Amino acid sequence: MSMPQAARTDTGQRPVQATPFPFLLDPSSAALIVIDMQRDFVEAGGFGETLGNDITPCQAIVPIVRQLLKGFRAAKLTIIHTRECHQPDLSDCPPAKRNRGTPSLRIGDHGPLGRILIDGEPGAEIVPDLEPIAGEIVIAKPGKGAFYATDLQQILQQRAITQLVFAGVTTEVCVQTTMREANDRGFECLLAQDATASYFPHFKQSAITMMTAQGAIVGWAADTADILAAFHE
Ligand code: C5J
Repeated sequence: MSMPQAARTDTGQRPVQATPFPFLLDPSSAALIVIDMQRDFVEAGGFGETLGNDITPCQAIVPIVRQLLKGFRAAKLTIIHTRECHQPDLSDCPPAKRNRGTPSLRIGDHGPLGRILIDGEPGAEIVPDLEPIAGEIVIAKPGKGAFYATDLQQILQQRAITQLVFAGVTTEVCVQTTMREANDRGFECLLAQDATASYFPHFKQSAITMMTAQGAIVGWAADTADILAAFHE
């Protein structure tokens, strides 16, 4: 059976080996978006662990996300970091979110990394190895999706960004939600599949399978090395 080929063939676009077919990366209109690589999701004592999760898959991707950042920094492309967090008075945290389930600590409670998922607290900061540098955009978001209640769409439009390369955690929650939001807004979405993680590895795989099925219905997935190789063609 013949596979569909890459989406476009204009000049300046570089094919990246991807699932379900090559992604034509156009560095002049692409940005990297690193979702929620913050201490609350990656480190012991944070929100992720208080929910009873195994944080090791999220820790394991830190060096790969770092490589991706290095490549995008070297190529001088737009880099956006997101942080899921709430105002100290919880005015942007729906009770339905805070009161759900039986975590050992709820959003806003005091934990080993400060108040859980609260802007300004240590747990809401990006992990030190992936710290944003001057010129990079950092978006605090109260939802799972990075477009909800943020300026992300305007920021991307101002920079004429039409392609987004995704990394971060967790694949099936904030990464997938943001990819779906972006896809509906007309962005072409490429997930760096080795630079994203879930607390549940089978959820990561399922999310990638769902999003890349039906001719990349939400987007594409590729390895970091293949994405970065496009910058050297
Ligand atoms: C979650 C996220 N999993 N960043 N947040 O609650 O995926």
